[in-house]
Amino acid sequence: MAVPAFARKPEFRRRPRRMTSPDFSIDAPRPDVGLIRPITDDEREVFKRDGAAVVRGIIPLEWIDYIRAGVIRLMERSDSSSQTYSPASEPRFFGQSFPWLLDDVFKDWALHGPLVDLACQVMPQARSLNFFYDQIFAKEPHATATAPYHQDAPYLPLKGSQILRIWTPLDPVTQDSGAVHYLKGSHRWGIIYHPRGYKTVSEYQPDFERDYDDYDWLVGESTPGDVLLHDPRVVHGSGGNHTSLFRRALTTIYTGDRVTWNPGPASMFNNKEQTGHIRVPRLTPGGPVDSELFPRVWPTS
Ligand SMILES: O=C(O)CCC(=O)C(=O)O
Repeated sequence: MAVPAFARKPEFRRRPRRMTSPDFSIDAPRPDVGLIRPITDDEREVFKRDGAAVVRGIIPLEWIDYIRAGVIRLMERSDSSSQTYSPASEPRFFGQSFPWLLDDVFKDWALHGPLVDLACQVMPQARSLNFFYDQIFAKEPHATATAPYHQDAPYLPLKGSQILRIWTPLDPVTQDSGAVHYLKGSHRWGIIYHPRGYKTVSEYQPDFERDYDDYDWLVGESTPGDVLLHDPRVVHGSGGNHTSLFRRALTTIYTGDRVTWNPGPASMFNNKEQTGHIRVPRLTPGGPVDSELFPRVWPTS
């Protein structure tokens, strides 16, 4: 389950590394700052066109420090609801779904942080927004396990296009350290590949890894303060971390008022390893996605 042959991409050059905040656990109050700047029309257009976009220098580093401290805590805690996508003997590719239910920094981030404003700006047509869930993806130094190419859409018990996934890097991310690769425009192909592991395959996914060079990719190299926006239909995956640095990230998902509840067999809530710790509300198929687990974040009154 490898991702693209990174070594085959000689044009890749590492961007100069910006100074980032130190790597330590903090017990700080919730930052009281919003987005550094609004998203531009160009960035919104790129996201619409490609299904993924890097938005640079938009999140204050106070927030990054705040949530990184939470990630450090949860990685140390290794809750029974966390996942390790790498073999037991190797450095971890660590995952934790719904960290906001385990540590309040993630709740602050998702419900009261700058992403709420950002999501409003990315989906200006939405009349309300709910926070759907969050997930940590953290690769320890030399964690070579990969995230195979996939789309998120089949795993989300949701219907509608107002679904925004925001991937926030907590460390400088390079191709070498396991940047996420997004297949530009694949969200507009009208295809949702049947998820891996399910027998009734309606359409086989092409071998994106083998034919990597036949497609146009966004390589999500980024640095703390940036975010990556992605549409759940876009094909994406990430390589291993071949550096001696951490590659930690948090994804946060928001839904607009036109999104409805649509549980299917591949729903993330049927994957008990990932979401067994979650009590899923009884929502009506075709009805709104609004509950204590999926709280309204805008408007709030
Ligand atoms: O962070 C990664 O390596 C994988 C991220 C991913 O698959 C996602 O955000 O949906």
